Amino acid sequence: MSGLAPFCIELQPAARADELLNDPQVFAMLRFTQKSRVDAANPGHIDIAMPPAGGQEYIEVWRSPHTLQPGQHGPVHYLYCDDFLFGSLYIGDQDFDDVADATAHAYQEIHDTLEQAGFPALLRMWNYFPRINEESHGLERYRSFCLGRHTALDAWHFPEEQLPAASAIGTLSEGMVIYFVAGKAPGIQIENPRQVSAFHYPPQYGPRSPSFSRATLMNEWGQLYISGTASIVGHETLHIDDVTGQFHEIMANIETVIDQANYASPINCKSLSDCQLIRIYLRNPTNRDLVAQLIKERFGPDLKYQLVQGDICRTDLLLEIEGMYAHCQ
Ligand code: 3EB
Repeated sequence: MSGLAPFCIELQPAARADELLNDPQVFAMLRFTQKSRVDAANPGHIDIAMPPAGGQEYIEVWRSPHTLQPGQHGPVHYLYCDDFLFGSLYIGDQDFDDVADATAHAYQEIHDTLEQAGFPALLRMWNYFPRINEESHGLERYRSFCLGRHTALDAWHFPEEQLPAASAIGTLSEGMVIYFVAGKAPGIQIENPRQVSAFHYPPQYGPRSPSFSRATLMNEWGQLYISGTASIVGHETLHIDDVTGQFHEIMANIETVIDQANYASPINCKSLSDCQLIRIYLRNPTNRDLVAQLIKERFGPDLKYQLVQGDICRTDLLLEIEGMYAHCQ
């Protein structure tokens, strides 16, 4: 495990799941399945309804050398040690009529949890819920999510320059799952000079801008958390209907984000291929072979990555890619 990093991440073949459940260092395991689920008794055991879209199937394993303590506040269940808190929550579709309300409630509960537990800094957020591109109450559900998140973070007085890296993706079954990493102090927010900061997107993309940064650099832990990254330059989608074009634009965006992180404070992550977690969200699984080929052309045949089926938050985006540099040895 790197320097003083309090946790690390690795991808393991799905067949090893049962054996890894007995490993005392393993505190979280992310699986891609048909149904979203969070185990309240084991807040790191999370299933996301984004079925594997092809290739080798991996589960994502999080380890810590520390003994983590459990805690709970409202719907938020968590594990923590001196350095970090890992939390998750599930909200059923029937519990809220409106995505904005569900999201505002979730983030309010996360706020209360973190305040009580003494980890005020959000470092990385994952947000998953169904029918992300459908309209409801006159607003696309992703935009409604952004509105609810913005409202809660406003009430929280959350500083814009500390907004964490995030992903927000549409799942294929019911229920909102949010999981996150928080710390005692913020990381370094990394933005991308090729892109308008998402929190400054103009209102054409929704009544409230998306509250996230392009990456969080945890330089004292030697870690970098890269947000879901799409084929957006400035604030516009490029390469409509062109998977290959979107892929190359995403690569340019991710390489720029990694360069920016290294300017801020050098880190051993110099390319997406250095990341231990690479997750590719694919809107249309029929593009799986093309994406696998593009990855192979760029990184060779040995790169480990998760390829899952999920809906990206703009209907014209065909894929999105995120990375975590948080190595175990
Ligand atoms: C984008 O750059 C693409 O709303 O939390 C990527 C990562 C995207 C996170 C979020 C949205 C979010 O705007 C979409």
